[in-house]
Amino acid sequence: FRSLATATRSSLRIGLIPADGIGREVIPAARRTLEALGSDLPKLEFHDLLAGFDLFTKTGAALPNETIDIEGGCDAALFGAVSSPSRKVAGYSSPIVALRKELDLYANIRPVVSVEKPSVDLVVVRENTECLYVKQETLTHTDSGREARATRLITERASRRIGTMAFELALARPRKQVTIIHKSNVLSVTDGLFRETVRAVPRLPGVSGRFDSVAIAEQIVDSAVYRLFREPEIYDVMVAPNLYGDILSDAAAALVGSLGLVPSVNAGDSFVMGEPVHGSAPDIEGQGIANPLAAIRSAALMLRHLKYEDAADRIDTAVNHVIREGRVLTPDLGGKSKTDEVVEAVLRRL
Ligand code: GGG
Repeated sequence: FRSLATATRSSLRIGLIPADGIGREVIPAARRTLEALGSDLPKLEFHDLLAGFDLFTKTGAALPNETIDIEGGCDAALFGAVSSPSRKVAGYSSPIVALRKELDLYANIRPVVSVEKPSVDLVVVRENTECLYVKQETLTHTDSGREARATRLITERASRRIGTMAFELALARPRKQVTIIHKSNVLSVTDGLFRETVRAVPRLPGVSGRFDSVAIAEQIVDSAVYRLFREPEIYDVMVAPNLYGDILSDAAAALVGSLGLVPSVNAGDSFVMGEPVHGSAPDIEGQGIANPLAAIRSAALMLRHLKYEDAADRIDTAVNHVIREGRVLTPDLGGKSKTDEVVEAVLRRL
């Protein structure tokens, strides 16, 4: 990761945005883990902030200004999950999509690492601000029925900066390989621009050979999903436009046994926000059985991004131990334990 800050501050202010569903169960778990790190971190200050569909139904606002202004009062943040409905709701727009854009958190970095299978150790780097998620959709009524259209935006600027992030990440990894994911055999203009721009990153002015040791591969998105399941070991850093990256990282989570294990950070040049890859899981909300490990690992990734490497290592080692031991696991991993019991098990290993 590129460093956002040095690890020398006297306090660390973290915004907590649990949002909907099990976000309200896993973000407190991540907070407890951070609090247990003691002197490995500066004094922690937590700021509770609101967002989500539930909030929208109560107040008419899914993303209050106080939450958008998070950078004013916080050094970093942790976000839980959102439950946007699949139907259109007047006046509502996904707060997580909006927050990533408002804070220009242009990279969604999703490491998928299996504790048991060495062949699964990859990072999906998802562009976070454009593609179909610009949400410019129209519905028109024609003589033959309704017609829906969506704009897909791919810019050179966004492709260049996500490509640069992918190369930086690859440079810091043993295998040093970037695979560009696209569909430019069909979408030759939009995906063509993404592919061409990411490919050109090593030749950008100012890069001057920095990425010479990084191998470049590319893969059409559909065959990338197939090969991900057949031979995950061929991937190191996968860089993709927003929608493909969203789908690929959920699919890759199947390789490690559960979405409940996969963390992410939303990263920009001046702020970082940890966020478990899983959604709000309304089917298990309130039962106390949500897997807290993705949120806890997201807190570790957030710390790593802020250059608190030792604290992040402690969390990851404790989480890996709990998974490897296999005694205290939530039902998504075949266990019978509650969220709190898993948190306790992690804290004992810290
Ligand atoms: N933490 C990831 C998450 O919330 N995933 C579900 C998601 O992306 N939802 C988008 C939305 O509901 O607006």
